[in-house]
Amino acid sequence: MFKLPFEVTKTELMQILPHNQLLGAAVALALVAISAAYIYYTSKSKAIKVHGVPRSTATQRVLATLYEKELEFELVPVDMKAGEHKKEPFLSLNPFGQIPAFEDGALKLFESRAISKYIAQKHADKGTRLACGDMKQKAIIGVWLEVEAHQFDPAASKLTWELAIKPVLGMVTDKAIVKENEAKLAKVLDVYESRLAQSKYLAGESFSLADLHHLPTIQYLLATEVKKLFDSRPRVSAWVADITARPAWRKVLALRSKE
Ligand SMILES: N[C@@H](CCC(=O)N[C@@H](CS)C(=O)NCC(=O)O)C(=O)O
Repeated sequence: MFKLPFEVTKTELMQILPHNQLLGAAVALALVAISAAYIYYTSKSKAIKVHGVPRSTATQRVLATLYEKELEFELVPVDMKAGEHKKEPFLSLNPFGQIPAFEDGALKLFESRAISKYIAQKHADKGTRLACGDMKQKAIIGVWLEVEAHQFDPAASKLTWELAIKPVLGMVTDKAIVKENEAKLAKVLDVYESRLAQSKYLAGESFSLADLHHLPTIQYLLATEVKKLFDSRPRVSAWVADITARPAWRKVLALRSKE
């Protein structure tokens, strides 16, 4: 099944060490051990590598996509406290010094949304179909991917930082920023409430990457006062309950809770 990195025949071994059978046997044993270690290493190392940490919203977006697609991957931890993401070799993966960074063999990517789109397209027929359909369907998914990135995320990310992250870091929440962004998010969620009256998910009747991209910030915000903005809109509330219960997302949360 595996090709050994090198093979030494008994005759070759005896030529190397013709008169010392004990030493020959020891060398042979060492070669077997080295080969076994090599096989173990190559079978463990995975083509897909995600450099990041499970508590990071952007990393979670990529992890959720990989789990939906049932792909094997290696999560390579980045020691952010030590500033690993601001130094080489990490900067060669993402020159902006942010997690996640992604490798698929020789291909290196950064920006979580670009990574998840790549995964969804490359593995279109594997696991959950996240960005499939005819041109019209793909265009609708594209619209809601943009809505998440440009309408939902700016307010949701600021609220996540102020209400979920700052308190953990012992920093003081800026109430003015919270007020401003709650109002912005409420307006976005009003649009979502209307949209979800037309279809079960944002881009149609099936779950897509557009829904998935919302998961990380929504999950953080559910543990804050902002939960009321989701709860007070029945269709948004049902959509949130549905997408946060997905097995792939639960696996991301399990990773986060182990951190
Ligand atoms: N737009 C980027 C944002 C990445 C990002 O903000 N990552 C955060 C963690 S969630 C980070 O690396 N923060 C540290 C920093 O910016 O120095 C993406 O989606 O990948």
